[in-house]
Amino acid sequence: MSFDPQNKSRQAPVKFGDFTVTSSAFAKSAISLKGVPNEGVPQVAFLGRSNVGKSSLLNALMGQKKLVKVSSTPGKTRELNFFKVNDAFFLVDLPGVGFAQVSVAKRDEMAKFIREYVEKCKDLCGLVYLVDIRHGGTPIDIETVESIRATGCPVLVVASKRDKVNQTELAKNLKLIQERLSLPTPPLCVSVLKKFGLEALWQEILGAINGTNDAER
Ligand SMILES: Nc1nc2c(ncn2[C@@H]2O[C@H](COP(=O)(O)OP(=O)(O)OP(=O)(O)O)[C@@H](O)[C@H]2O)c(=O)[nH]1
Ligand SMILES: [Mg+2]
Repeated sequence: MSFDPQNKSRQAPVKFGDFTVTSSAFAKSAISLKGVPNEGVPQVAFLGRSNVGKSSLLNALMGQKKLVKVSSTPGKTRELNFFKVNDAFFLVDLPGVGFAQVSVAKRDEMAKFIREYVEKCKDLCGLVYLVDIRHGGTPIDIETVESIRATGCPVLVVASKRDKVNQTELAKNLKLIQERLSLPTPPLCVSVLKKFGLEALWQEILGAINGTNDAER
């Protein structure tokens, strides 16, 4: 074994139950399918409406604070951003869907690119679709999840920002999301702020990568 001073991705290990993140690093951005890594390395992508917490969740999952840019202007991310974890697989931050202040043409273009990526990327093992727990699944969420499912890509619906609701709202909105997005069970609910649900989410992500998840949700 040789000492590798160039390995900037190595970090203090962060444990999530049985799973440990030992390295994470920005790999590349893609603005078209040509730029998407095509190395036979598994990918799991994160999608959801703008401001739902995709980038914050990716940072939390990788035990990072600022690796993934959390922009103060929603809808600004226009590209796919690839982060390599443990030199073994990619987590992918996708642009937010349905952001009102982006022109219709731009929104259509991004939706088309995301759909193309989901349909054509052979390394994509699954997609985590985030829904804000406070909103209980909007028409845009329903439409987007259905269109991803139609491609055959496994979709895991996850509710974000659990710390923003009380126990009563939590139960009510989990049920709403389950019904609206036709899930067999209520979705997993996470909080980046409280570091809640991250271990369970990692298990799902690893299950998608290793092909051991029994059912699409
Ligand atoms: N209270 C709370 N706030 C959160 C949580 N996750 C994210 N946020 C906040 O929500 C805002 C949006 O988070 P982002 O991670 O930028 O959301 P995004 O989905 O990446 O947004 P786009 O890149 O615009 O699509 C930020 O102010 C975050 O700090 C959470 O679990 N709890
Ligand atoms: Mg983001």
